[in-house]
Amino acid sequence: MAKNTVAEQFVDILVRAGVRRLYGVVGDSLNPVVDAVRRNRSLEWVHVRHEETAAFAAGAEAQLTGRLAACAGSCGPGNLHLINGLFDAHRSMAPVLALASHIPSSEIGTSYFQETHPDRLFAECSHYSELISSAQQMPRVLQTAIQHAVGRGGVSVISLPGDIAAHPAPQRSIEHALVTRRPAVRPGDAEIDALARLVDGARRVTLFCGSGTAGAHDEVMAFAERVKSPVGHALRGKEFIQFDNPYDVGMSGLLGYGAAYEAMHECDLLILLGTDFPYNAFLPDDVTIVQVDVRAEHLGRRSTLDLAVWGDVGETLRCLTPKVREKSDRRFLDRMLKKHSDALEGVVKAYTRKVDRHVPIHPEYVASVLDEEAADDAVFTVDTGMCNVWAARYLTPNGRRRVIGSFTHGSMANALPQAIGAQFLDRRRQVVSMSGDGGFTMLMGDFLTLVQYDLPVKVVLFNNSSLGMVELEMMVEGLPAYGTTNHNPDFAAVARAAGAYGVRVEKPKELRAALKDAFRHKGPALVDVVTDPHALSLPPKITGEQIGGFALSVGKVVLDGGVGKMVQMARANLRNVPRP
Ligand SMILES: Cc1ncc(C[n+]2csc(CCOP(=O)(O)OP(=O)(O)O)c2C)c(N)n1
Ligand SMILES: [Mg+2]
Repeated sequence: MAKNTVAEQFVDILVRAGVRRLYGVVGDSLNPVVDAVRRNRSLEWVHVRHEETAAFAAGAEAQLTGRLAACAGSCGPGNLHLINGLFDAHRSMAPVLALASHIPSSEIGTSYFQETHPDRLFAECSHYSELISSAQQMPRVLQTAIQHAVGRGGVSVISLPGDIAAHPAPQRSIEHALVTRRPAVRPGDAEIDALARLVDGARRVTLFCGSGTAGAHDEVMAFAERVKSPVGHALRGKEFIQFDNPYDVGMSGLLGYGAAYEAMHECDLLILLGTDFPYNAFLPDDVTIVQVDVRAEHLGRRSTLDLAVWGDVGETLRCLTPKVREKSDRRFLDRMLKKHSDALEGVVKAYTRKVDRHVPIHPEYVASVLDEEAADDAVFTVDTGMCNVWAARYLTPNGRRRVIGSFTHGSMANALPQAIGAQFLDRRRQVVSMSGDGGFTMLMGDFLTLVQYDLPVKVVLFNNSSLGMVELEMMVEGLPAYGTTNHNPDFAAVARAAGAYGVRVEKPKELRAALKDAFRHKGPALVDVVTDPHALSLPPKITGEQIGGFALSVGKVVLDGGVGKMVQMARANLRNVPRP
């Protein structure tokens, strides 16, 4: 059926693609579209305070459902504000359609008021970024954009001048059937056979899992059981693979712990499953390496491969497992499992043991109590910074909980906006934003969005009054901390002034009850936990150089008269530094 305007047709196509919300901030070039949304009962306009929030929220929706989500910004600065959130969504492979409304089409190229070139600007953070220059062009270009976002996993951007959005739609628009889900990808027989031969020929096989193992938990476990392999994971694989996993040897990478590093270095065949783990310094270079990935372009870009297998993890393992001989020797697996449990005993747990009386409150204690008190199907959104470390080490995945962060793009301020997207998807599900004080204040305006929409998000603020992770980086590099202090207000009072529930926690014994109360509260809540700024966390393998840097930094702080601070820090961290 013909639609009245291009904007109405645009909204109609989004609805047919399964989009339920359009996050954004209004602006004149966007008005025809926003008005069309107002008149369409199937699409909700979500009014946020900063367009970056809109993009992060849409990205979170898409990561949680695997389906298309959408956001919009008005011309020039309005859509420019989307960019960081779009980079995050794109790099997380989240299917997001962004509408960048544009200046009047007759003015493009004249340095008009608010003029930018969004089709060029967004090229780097999208699979597809096109300008609509005529009403006839819109339906096919929008559908192509949607297929790029869904099919390739990531962002598509449509730049639409306001006058064209308001234009009458052509009488007969083409209404293509839309593909909204990805197919299964099965590797070729030759690759499966080659992989089976490598597995049969190996004595010690280790699996290392990323987010590509989503939905393939059973297949990974069945394969690990058949070949008696330890299973390590990267941060993005944790929520999909660590639960119900008798082969778990923990996490590798900068925030890692356990025996994943050893299992990957002491095997003779390492199989990377659905991971684009970026730190090749943590990957071995003297063992046979196979990588399985649904994206051919990811194969081999982190380490030299002996075999590249293009396929879904689940499909690949379903084909592979029956073809390999069952191994009976568990010695390597058992040795790694023992190392893993020793490492956990020694490092991770030790930290929380006597911290229930420690003031300021130790952040690892907060994370461990949060893990116990949060719902079994909670969605955690995790700010970039030390919250990443606490989430990686203390949140217990169970296959129903979800944990999302800015794990590939590494942007601050992601947690609150992602929590907004997660809570819109399901208002009854518990959504916890693990926010840093730096991250929270960066997009704090959107705390008001929680109140405006009565979204029951629980913000747990790890308030160490500092840009803590950078302070740690400076120390490791041998620099004294500089530019890292935040002078913060009482955030609980701020939350209350905004109309939400707010409580400030300064003593560890108040923490559990405060979290319980916040979780019971029906609306938005903020728990401002005053945490120890001197809590450090070090990766499982720290190089001599890094230790050197750490020692050097300690020296500099001491020489600058910061002894008190160092003593405090040493007390806070003595138990956390992994010993050789
Ligand atoms: C947008 C952005 N700016 C700067 C950085 C660099 N950076 C990474 S973590 C961090 C500090 C985060 O501070 P906070 O949110 O308070 O968390 P904390 O580490 O103190 O727990 C900074 C500045 C970044 N990753 N993203
Ligand atoms: Mg901080």
